[in-house]
Amino acid sequence: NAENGYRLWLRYDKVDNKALYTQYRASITQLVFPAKTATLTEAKNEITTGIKGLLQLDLPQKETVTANGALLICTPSSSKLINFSPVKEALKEVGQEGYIIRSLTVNGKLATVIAANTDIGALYGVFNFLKLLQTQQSIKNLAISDFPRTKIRLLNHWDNLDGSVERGYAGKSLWNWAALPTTIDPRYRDYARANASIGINGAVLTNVNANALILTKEYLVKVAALANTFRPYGVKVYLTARFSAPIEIGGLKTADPLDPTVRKWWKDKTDEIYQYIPDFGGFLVKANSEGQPGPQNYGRNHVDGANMFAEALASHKGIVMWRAFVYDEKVPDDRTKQAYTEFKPLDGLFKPNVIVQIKNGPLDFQPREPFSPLFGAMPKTTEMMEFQVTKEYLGFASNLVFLAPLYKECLDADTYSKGKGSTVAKIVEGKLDNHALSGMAGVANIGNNINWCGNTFAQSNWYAYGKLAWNPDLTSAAIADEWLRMTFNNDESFIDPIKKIMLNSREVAVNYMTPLGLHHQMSRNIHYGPGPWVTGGRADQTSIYYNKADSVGIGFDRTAATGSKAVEQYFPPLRNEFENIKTTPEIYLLWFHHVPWNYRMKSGETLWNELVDHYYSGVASVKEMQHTWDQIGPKIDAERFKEEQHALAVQHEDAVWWKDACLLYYQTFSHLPIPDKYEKPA
Ligand code: GCW
Repeated sequence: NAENGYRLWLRYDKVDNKALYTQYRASITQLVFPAKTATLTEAKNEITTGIKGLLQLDLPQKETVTANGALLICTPSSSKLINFSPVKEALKEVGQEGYIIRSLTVNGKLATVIAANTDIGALYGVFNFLKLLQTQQSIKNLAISDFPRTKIRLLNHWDNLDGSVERGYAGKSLWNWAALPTTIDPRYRDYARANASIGINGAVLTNVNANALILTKEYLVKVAALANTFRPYGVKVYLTARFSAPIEIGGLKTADPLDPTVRKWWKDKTDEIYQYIPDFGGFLVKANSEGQPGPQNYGRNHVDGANMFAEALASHKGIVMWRAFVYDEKVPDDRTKQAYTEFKPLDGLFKPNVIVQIKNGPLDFQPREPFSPLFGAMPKTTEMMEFQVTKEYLGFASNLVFLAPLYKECLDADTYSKGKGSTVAKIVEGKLDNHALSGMAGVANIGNNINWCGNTFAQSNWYAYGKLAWNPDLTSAAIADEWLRMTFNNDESFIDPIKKIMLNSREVAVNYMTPLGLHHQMSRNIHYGPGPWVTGGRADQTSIYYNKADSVGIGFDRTAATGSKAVEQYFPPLRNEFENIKTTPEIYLLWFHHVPWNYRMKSGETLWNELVDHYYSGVASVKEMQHTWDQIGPKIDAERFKEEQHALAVQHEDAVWWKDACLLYYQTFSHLPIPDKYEKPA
């Protein structure tokens, strides 16, 4: 039953708790939902379908509240019924996309009111009310006010026009360019629904390694068809702009951002895009990185490039997201320093509709990195987060790795940019430096696989990303809990053990892949499985450049005293903390220091013995995950049970592979033995 995966977390199966089912049915007796717009119509469909599935009810529809148990859903422009205290006051607090869900008396009757200032807010309210039923919460005395903490909450699809997906592990691209614009796959609507259910409000449809053809009329009409489908769900469309497009599709001789003909070309192109897509969101640009063209090809800088797009977009209220993921062969001493080195001096020079989009870490979506020191370093510039939802470096779709803890570790990190409490989250929310714009991007893990993400647990990362983009303060545990309830069931004997698996899973992966601050030890190109020995070609794309294993020890010295000085990119007191091997948190030890094999760790063990221990414990944890999963067979459907059983078997093989490969390779330098307790278990 492939539906199990297709429905994601939006399953509206009958509430299986009898007492609650009865209680819910008694508390929801009629629907008052005037819906004249496209968005409200979809919201009404959603609540009707949801209630019918969960409570097996066809609610009578009324013009006004006439009985206890009314569900009243509206905005100030769809109905006057909510024009009373305390709704009016509460709505002032939730902004353009927020909503309230309240238990109130309306026309003398007990009602549940879902209200918002805008249609999209009402849709978000509907999804969240349905979530209460799906997760079997009480719906008595509701007093919920919720709103997004960031303005732009995007998925970045690395989808190519030929249907392939860069770093995609869930089949081909969802966008069927050949069939568009005439054929609208019903999945486009469900894609937008799923995004709306977690508050995602935009999608960059194309790969950052961009193809200029997407900007031709032939494709723009297709993009417009997608935009029309997504619009009722509040999902705006954005595109990647290939910097050399003026040459490739415009017939110009140059793409120099200071050349007036080039500027005019982009202005005209942008105007044309808005004719097809009046609410087009804007451009995402990867320039002068990994061989992509950019302003530096013409002796110009990121500001020259970004501001050219900003100018073309400004009158349409569009934005340009300019990526800070830049590195090249010319900076061989430490690749992780380059983004900061190139961008920090440009602070204050970008136009207001430019956002600099920064990957969470200074390297590249590794299982663990410290946060990028660019966060907080450009207070006059809007800085946006880029997380990876697809698991390029974390075992693709098969390994169970719940990413909320990785996202949280970064968002909760204190940059000290304005003293204590200057967390990455506050910077990304635009709160710390008072920016009008704010946002997050997640590199999507979605393809045309029937279950969207290639594996059920991979869906949890789409969900978690959306939830944290909406509210970075949510906890990983709360997100895992509600996702499990919505995706599987509310059986505590299932939820408890599986939630534990999810919450530990990222640390488990770090243990068997790159513990103690190791990074970039994967196989070349494909990035699946270990390759600590990878050498040759560009130094900064090899593993040995990062592990620096030698007869003395292992790790990348980034200190100011003896290393690459990358620590200096952090604000004090962090830079001092990372400079000193004793105060560096051990999770980042080998990120910042080259450490002798026999160095004494906090545990009293040597570095070598602890490394060994991390790898073995990673493998053992996966075994435990398998064991736990085997027990829950009867609690869920056979299809998803078997799928995950298989995935965990793959993960176990991978973990053993990583452990053996890394330890054997590092051992050729350390010449130290694997302690008996691991190789000869009692
Ligand atoms: O990590 C690298 C990936 C590339 C990707 C690049 C980027 C889209 O291996 O596949 O290209 O990051 O983020 O631009």
